[in-house]
This record gives sequence, structure tokens and C-alpha cells, in this order.
Amino acid sequence: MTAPSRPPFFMTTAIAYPNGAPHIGHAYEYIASDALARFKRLDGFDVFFMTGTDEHGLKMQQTAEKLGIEVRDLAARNSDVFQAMDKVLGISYDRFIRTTDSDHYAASKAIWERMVAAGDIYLDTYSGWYSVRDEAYYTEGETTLQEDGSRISTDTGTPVEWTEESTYFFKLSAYQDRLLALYESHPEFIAPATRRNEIVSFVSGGLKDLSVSRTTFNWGVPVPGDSDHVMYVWVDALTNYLTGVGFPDTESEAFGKYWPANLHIIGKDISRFHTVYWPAFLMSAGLELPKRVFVHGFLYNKGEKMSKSVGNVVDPLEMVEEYGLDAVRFFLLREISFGQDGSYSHEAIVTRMNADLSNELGNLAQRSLSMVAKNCDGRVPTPGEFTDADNALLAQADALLEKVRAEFDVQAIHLGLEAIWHVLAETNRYFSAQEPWVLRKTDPARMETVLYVTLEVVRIVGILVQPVMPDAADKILTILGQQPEARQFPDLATRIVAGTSLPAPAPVFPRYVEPEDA
Ligand code: ME8
Repeated sequence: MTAPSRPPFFMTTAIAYPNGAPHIGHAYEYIASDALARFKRLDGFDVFFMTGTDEHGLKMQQTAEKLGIEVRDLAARNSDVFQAMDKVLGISYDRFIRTTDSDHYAASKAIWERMVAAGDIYLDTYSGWYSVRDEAYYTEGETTLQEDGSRISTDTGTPVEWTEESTYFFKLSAYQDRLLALYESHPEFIAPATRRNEIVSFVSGGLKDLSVSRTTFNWGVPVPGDSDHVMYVWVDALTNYLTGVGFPDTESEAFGKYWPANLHIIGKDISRFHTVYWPAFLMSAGLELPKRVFVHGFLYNKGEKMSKSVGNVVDPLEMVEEYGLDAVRFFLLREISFGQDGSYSHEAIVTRMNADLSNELGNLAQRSLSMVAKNCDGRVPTPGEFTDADNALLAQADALLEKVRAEFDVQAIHLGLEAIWHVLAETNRYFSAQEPWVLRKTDPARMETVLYVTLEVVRIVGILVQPVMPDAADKILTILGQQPEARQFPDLATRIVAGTSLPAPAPVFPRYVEPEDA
């Protein structure tokens, strides 16, 4: 018998600039990506999930100068802070890449040389507007003159400065038709559709060649054969996705297995880099293109942009401290439609915690399990014949995997969770209507069936929520007597075993009580 094949699945987050500590926007991207990676693993895929830090460029160099430290030290120090946060958030990455890793220099050099060999790199003089904060070039038309005579990027509001230097260019203009053909033939390449439309209209307007090297500073990957130049930070940054799977060794096992990437998860401010520049670089280098770039929205604090001056920047670690990791992960993924902007507030988090987690899921598990503990000798009860109500509920729970998978496959994480909570609401209604506490006296056998059905739905939900709330799901499955090896998605197809001995039930989601009311 051949072992069942596990299809490879390579997915990535953006790699963050470690010029400061991570904020809730970073945490959001990692949590969402982690949930998708965990889902794929439970669903039988051989997942390679990568995240990391983007350490070169002028922004890093200038921040280090302001702080009076070496840029290398700034990068190392903050990269560690990002890794520490990933640990607290339960991010199950397979590699944390740093663009100062030695294999990354080799990969960046190799993609550059391939683009040179394709005839797409030439030396000329660049003059135009550059935003250090965005690490992006803007045309004059994309900037706005301020009253004080300075200029900002119209789109992002960051200051731009006039830049004139000798640089290498990448012939991006030559790729307009090929890019448009890509968007046309693979509409799934950019999601959500609104982002795709923006990019199609941007590229349809014509593309200018892209300045891809700098000479006025040296914190970057040296341009092969011309040590006066370092690569534009986005050239090496995007290449991280190739480094992680063994490029330039295209014969390596990792490259053969995982390239092209299945999914890049990024935020809306960097869609142009990932859906225009990146595929063009890859086409030039003769490499296959990623299957999909999913663009998520931005997080706002009560609808306001987070900013240090407004003082509403929320430290993700403090949020975890306050509400617990499972609640933070659940809130972000259930409350916000993935792909759209979203807002968070204390009130909204507490509402989700108490209504969705504590009432709908925690109470259901607690009520059914404590009845089992008292009345069924602490073992999963033996069901009698199922009634129509039992069968209808079980059918809904059994249909969940397919439904949730369909939503997660298009990164509609919030809709996957909505489907699960819909079944939980049905289960609560079922439990109330069946009144097992009355059956205990009138029809104990029927009580056992009702409890069995309820535990089975809680088990199915427990397995399906593992990607989003790994710790809480572990608790639920443990109090249901489910061994760690019986928690994969294929295990959904086998009913909970009557007679399984259960540990004493423990509450999983205590209600959030305001500190002043505690
Ligand atoms: O852009 N809400 O790094 P970065 C949600 N190094 N997401 C947000 C956000 C917010 N308020 N603010 C930022 C870079 N993000 C580059 C990426 S990839 C080859 C190089 C997201 O630290 C942002 O959209 O500025 C991006 O996906 C990620 O956080 C890192 O942002």
C-alpha cells in the first residue's frame, strides 16, 4: 500500500520591517496566516509556512542613525522581538527568514543575474520622488504639494524626497501585456476582487521602468558586478519567498516540492509590489509564478488609524495579557471580514468573548459534560436510535468540514467561523428543546442519546476550531477524551466512541468580567 500523498502547500506572510516593535496590524496578519496554515495541516497538506523580517533599506538605516546604533544591531534586536511575539501568538511558522541570512544573499544575487541575462536590467539616471517610509518611488502625479512646500505621497500621506542618482532599472514597462494576460487568465491570482480591479486598472494605465538599485547608501544586498550599488530593498525583500525554498538551487528537494508558492498573505498597502513587480521579476527570471496573493485590510482602533501621536497604538502582547490568546485570535478572525478593513475595541472583544465563546461554546460543553459526569458515570453515553432532530443536527455538523474548507480555501476565515457558530446556535436550541435534565427522570435512555449527540457536535466543532484557537480547542478535545492523534480532519468522519472515559469537566471559556466588577 502506498502512503497517502500529502500535497505540498507553501504559504507566506509579508516580512516586516524591524525598525520598531511589532504592532497589532502585524499580529493580525500572522494570526490569520497561522490559522490558514494550521487548517491546511489538519486537512492533510504538507505545509511550509514562512514569515520573517525585511532588514535592508533606507528606512532601517535612517532609524538606526536616529537611535545612534548600528543598523545590523537594530535589525537583530527587533527581529528577535518579532520572533518573541510570534511565540506568544502561537504562530506555527516553519521558517523565520531574515533578509540578512546568508542564503538570502545568494538567492538575491541569483535572481538579479537571471534578470540581467534576460536583458531586463540597464543602467541610467533616476530622478523622482522617493518615500523612505514606504520604501517606494512615486511619480509627481502621485504626490501632493503641501502648504509648507514639502511633498507627500497622495495615497499614503508619507513625506517624499527628490532623489537623483545613477541606478539600474528593471524593464517593467515591457511586462504590461504579460501581466494583464496573467490577471485575465488567472483571476484568482489577486484576491479579493476589488484589489484585483485596482491592479488591473493601474497596470492598464501603463508601466514605467523601475529603479532597482541605490548608490547613496550601502545597507543592502550588493549588485552583482557593481559594488557601488545595493539592490532596491523591494527586490531583495520579495526574493525572500524564493530563498525560503532553496533558490537558487532549483534542483533542490524543497524547491521542487514547494515552488511556486501557493499563497502570499499581505496587507493592502503593498499589493502593487506583490502583484505587479513580483510576477514581473519572476517572469523575467524564468521562474513560475505564485498561485495567489491575498490582500487583507488594515486594522483600526475604534475606526481610527493607529498612530504614535494619537496614543492609540495597541501592543498585541498587552491585548493577549488582557483577554487571553484564544480570545484575541478568535476576535480578530471572526469580527473582521478577512480582506476588508476592520476595527477593534474593548467592547467588541468582550462581546465576542461572552456571547460567542462563553455562552455558545463554553456553556454548551460545560452543561453537557457536567450532566455526563453526574449521570453517565463520566463516560461518553451510549446513544439509542436517533430521532429526526438528532439526525438533522448531526447532518449539519457533518456538513461543516466541507463548508469551512470551501471558505478557508478562499481565505474567508470569518465565514468559516460563522458557519461553525451557526451550528453551535442550532445545537444550543436543540439542547434546550430536548431538555435532557427533564429526561434524566422521565427517559434516561433518551437523555443519553441527547447528550451523545451534543458531545459529538462539540467534538466536531472542537476539531474545526483548532486552527483559530489551538489552546482552547485542545482543552475541549481533552475534556471530550479525544487523544491528540484523533484530532485531524479525517477523524471527523468517525463518531465519538460510546464508553470513552472522560476527565472531570473544566470550564474552557470563563466570562470576561470588567476588572471593576470583579
Ligand atoms: O511592508 N493593519 O513591512 P511592514 C493590518 N517589509 N496590517 C498592517 C497594518 C495595519 N494597521 N500595518 C501594516 C512591509 N500592516 C515590507 C513587506 S514583503 C516582501 C515586505 C501589514 O512592517 C502590511 O500591510 O510595513 C504588511 O503586510 C505587514 O503588515 C508588514 O508591514
